[in-house]
Amino acid sequence: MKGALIGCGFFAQNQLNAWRDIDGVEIVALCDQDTQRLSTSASTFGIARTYTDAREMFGDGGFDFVDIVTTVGSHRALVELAASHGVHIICQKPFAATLDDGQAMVGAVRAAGKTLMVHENFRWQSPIQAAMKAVNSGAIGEPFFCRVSFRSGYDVFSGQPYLAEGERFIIEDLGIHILDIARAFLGDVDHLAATTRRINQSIKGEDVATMLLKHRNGATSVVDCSYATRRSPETFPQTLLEIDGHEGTLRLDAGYRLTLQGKTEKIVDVSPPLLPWAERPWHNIQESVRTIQQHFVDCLNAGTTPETSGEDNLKTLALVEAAYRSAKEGQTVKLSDR
Ligand code: NAD
Ligand code: 89V
Repeated sequence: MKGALIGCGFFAQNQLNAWRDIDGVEIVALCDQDTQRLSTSASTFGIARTYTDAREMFGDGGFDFVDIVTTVGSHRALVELAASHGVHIICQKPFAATLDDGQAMVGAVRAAGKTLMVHENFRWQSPIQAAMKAVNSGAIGEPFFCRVSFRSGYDVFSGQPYLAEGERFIIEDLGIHILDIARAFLGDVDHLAATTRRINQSIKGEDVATMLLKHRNGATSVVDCSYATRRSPETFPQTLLEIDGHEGTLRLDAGYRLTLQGKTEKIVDVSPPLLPWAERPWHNIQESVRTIQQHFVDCLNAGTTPETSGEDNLKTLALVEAAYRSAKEGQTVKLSDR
């Protein structure tokens, strides 16, 4: 299977490393408007075909899928371009700038008859997968409450300066992952209420968000995110969980410690492996990149729909929109059925 990748910036390095790890896949072309980034990635990963213009790359073709690793502003144009050239697509989060854009993108790829997956990787982290497996096995009975928490003081702005510049920050960039995890555990959401704050005055958007979700199955979740939390040990980039079920509880605590209390108590170390090209503390995210890309390839080979498909991700995007609206208007927002 041959792929092309657009956007050779900060995060694409992880994706290029992960593609190299996956059997039966070769990245044959790279595109970036920044010639320096383009040539550095091409030489690091030994990729001969390079382009500064995505249209030219699609015109030359010769690949089955494209991996879009640019920031959100370019996603719609690139997804529609890829769809018009009939290739499968994996696209980074945030998938779209608005829900309307996201729906148009899903429609364009559906019309082309191709597969569209969003690189929504947090639910694919191995500690989260271990917790999911335990809950799905019935170890704590039916869950009625879930807290999904990401609180950190890590300087994300040095690697990703654009995160300090947008009107929106933590819900759009990080909360989107944490809301997606709440969905993965408890399913679709009926209504949501949110508050936001900006503690760090040198950035433009909100860096603290607290969200209360009522799920359609009757369960409640609290999704709380902060980049203004100074604590030791620093837990970046760990997502912590507390899930209460009718027959027990599950905790995923700092240090990747999973505690299951049902009829018996079990404590398991679910630390992610450190891949050869990964580095702490990012190794948790880096491993999930390889896992989600492998899932994409498996789905293409089997002709099945990816778990984090474009269509599925519209529901996570709707939660992001609802959270901003709720925080702005000071009201609970009902999720529509569309
Ligand atoms: P970045 O700014 O470092 O890199 C983006 C690159 O895309 C730049 O080199 C830029 O020149 C290039 N680019 C932009 N528009 C282009 C176009 N039309 N054609 C060709 N090249 C173009 O950004 P980043 O930090 O690597 O983030 C990229 C995406 O990855 C973002 O959407 C971000 O939210 C996401 N991200 C995801 C995770 C995760 O864990 N899933 C982590 C970090 C970043
Ligand atoms: O995963 C992400 O989207 C990253 C970070 C973990 C820094 O929020 O931007």
